[in-house]
Amino acid sequence: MASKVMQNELAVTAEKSYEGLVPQQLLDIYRLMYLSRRIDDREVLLKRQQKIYFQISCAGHEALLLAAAANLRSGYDWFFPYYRDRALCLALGVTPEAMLLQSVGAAADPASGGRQMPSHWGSRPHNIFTTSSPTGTQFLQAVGCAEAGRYFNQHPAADAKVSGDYREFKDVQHHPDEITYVSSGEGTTSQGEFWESLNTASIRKLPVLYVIEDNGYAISVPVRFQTPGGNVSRLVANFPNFHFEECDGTDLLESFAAMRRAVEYIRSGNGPALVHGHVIRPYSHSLSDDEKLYRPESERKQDAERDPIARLNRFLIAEGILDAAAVQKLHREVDAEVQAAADAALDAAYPETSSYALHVYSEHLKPTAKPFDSPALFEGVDRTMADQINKCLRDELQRDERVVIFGEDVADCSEIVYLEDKKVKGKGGVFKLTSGLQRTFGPERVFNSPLAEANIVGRAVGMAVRGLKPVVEIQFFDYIWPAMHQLRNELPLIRWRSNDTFSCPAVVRVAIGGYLTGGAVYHSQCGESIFTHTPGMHVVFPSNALDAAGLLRTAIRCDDPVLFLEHKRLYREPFGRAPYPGPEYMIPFGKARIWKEGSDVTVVTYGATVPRALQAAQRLERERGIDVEVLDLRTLNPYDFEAIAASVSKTSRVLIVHEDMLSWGYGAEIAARIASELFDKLDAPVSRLAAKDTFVAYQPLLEDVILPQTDDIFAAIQKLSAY
Ligand SMILES: Cc1ncc(C[n+]2csc(CCOP(=O)(O)OP(=O)(O)O)c2C)c(N)n1
Repeated sequence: MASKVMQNELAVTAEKSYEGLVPQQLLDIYRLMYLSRRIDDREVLLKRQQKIYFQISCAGHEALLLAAAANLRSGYDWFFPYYRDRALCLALGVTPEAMLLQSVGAAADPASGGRQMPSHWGSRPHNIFTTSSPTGTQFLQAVGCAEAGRYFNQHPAADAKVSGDYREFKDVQHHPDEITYVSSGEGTTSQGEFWESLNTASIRKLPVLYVIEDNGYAISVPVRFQTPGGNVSRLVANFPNFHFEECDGTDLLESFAAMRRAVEYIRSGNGPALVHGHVIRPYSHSLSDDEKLYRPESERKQDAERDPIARLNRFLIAEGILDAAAVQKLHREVDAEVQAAADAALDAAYPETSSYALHVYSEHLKPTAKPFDSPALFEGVDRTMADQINKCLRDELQRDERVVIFGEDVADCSEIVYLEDKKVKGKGGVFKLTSGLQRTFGPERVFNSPLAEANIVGRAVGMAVRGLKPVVEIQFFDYIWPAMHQLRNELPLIRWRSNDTFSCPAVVRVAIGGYLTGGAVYHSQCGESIFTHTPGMHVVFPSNALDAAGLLRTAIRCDDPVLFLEHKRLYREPFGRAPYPGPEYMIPFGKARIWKEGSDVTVVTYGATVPRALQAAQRLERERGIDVEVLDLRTLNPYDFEAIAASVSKTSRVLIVHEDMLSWGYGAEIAARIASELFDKLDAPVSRLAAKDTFVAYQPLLEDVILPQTDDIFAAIQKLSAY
């Protein structure tokens, strides 16, 4: 239940009102402000008593947040708050007990089941998205959320629940005039993702309400050393389509009026708004910080005079809405409520220690399971990997209206009239993998992103959380790094950190790898082990056209995030072409493929080293009579250790080959596991062959020596078999 200050419960009365707020609403707001502060105070006490382990407060921000809440709708609008938004969450309907359950790390903590710090909000019924700690990652997600709402409003049939794929587990709701709220402190506006989000909110005129809670400090850094000119409002003022408000965020009525204008602007479909509220931070940044180290007493005194609770208290008394006795009574009631909530939280059970492993991936729909094993029904002539991926995307766009595709240059042509007037043929990706998809499915489903990788992944997160299936493209693996924050700290964590309340099954397709003759340092990178070292995300790396089709379909239909690595050199290689396997062909994750059976040596590999290993194996058999088994992992997380074990048990010799550099590479983990679990099966040391520990050079002679070649594999197998 949302609190009474929420807009959907406002009553129209003839009473005296203040900026549209009647006395009872002001009282409700005052109560929530005081409640929020008292929960902070209780947490401070509990932290000092070592009953909780962290505290960060909302203190000083309450008026601005309740002004926002009073204009928004719980369970209708969407919320991407940051850690200071306690007062907002209380107004949306999160209870004090729910908050304190998180503070103690209780199993019953509804936001995270004891997995996240206090003030890391999250509530499905109230549309409060799971909050994380990195500053600024919420902005692009909020933009994606707003885009998803718009998409579902424009494609209402897409919201239907369908069993058999990820849609079975997504309850989609959307409202024509919904708003997505997103907030942060002023320091966080220094993050690039903030600006990337303004870009898209502005270009697409999205219904996003930005609230910047400017308390003048980012931990110890004052705003004028953080923001040029010391005022973010001046910097953002030229973004088109936005409505801007700047207000004293400690003044409830001024804040309320600013929020009302902003919300009216957004709900009327004009575009986004940004409300910049000047607030105070009466407590230190967190309980781990002591602001006396960098703020003089005089400054802190000045802040105290603007305390929003004291200000509203004085106002209510001056207006005769409250008197001293009523204040005392209200405070006593709130104190009792906080006491009861704290008692309940302190009595609550802790999570079972074995529960840590739950919800890293979906437990309901496993991409390793039988439903994702469906046979090929071949049709037509052999096709390349590029063709098969394009066809699979086309099939899935056709089958499932929730699939949307975006990335850099993936559309046929952003200027649609050029396409319609047949003035241009259309591009469809720098490798043409998405060619013709915009033409068939339209610009709402297949479109270009700005040249900004975090923008692509961050928006995909927001969309997937709402139930869309974004299948996004990162043009080159070498340029995935701007999206790293989203890929490492957000996308794969959402299910786990929210204790299975939210999930984010987006697919990120990435063109990867070298062997390009001239690809050089910035168009040849691998680096898959960085992502297999991140729990919560499947990593797929097909070596051939048929596997690419079957694995991509599984990736799109499953309910987990997937990093789908497509080797550029394999896109149009004669190796591994296959006829179209039909629109239902799927390969389960975690099942290796044996390309060649053999009894003397096992080669474990994947991606572009598969054809090279096969060539080496065929030559070794011909020329040296060595019988090599070649095993293609196909998916790197999960990976098929059973198949590795079966093969190594047979051959007793194993070489792991990959294109990425050797040290700390993907093969290190496989080698370690073989050494520890299959030691007694081995007749020779576990061997590895991979790229040199350097970068990939432009000059082909250098590229050849840096990346593992067929001759190198040949030599390594020969050496191993002679051991
Ligand atoms: C990406 C990232 N860098 C650093 C931090 C550590 N950190 C947490 S809060 C914070 C300051 C945030 O300041 P501001 O945005 O002004 O918000 P405030 O806490 O003042 O409300 C910093 C540096 C972080 N959480 N995430």
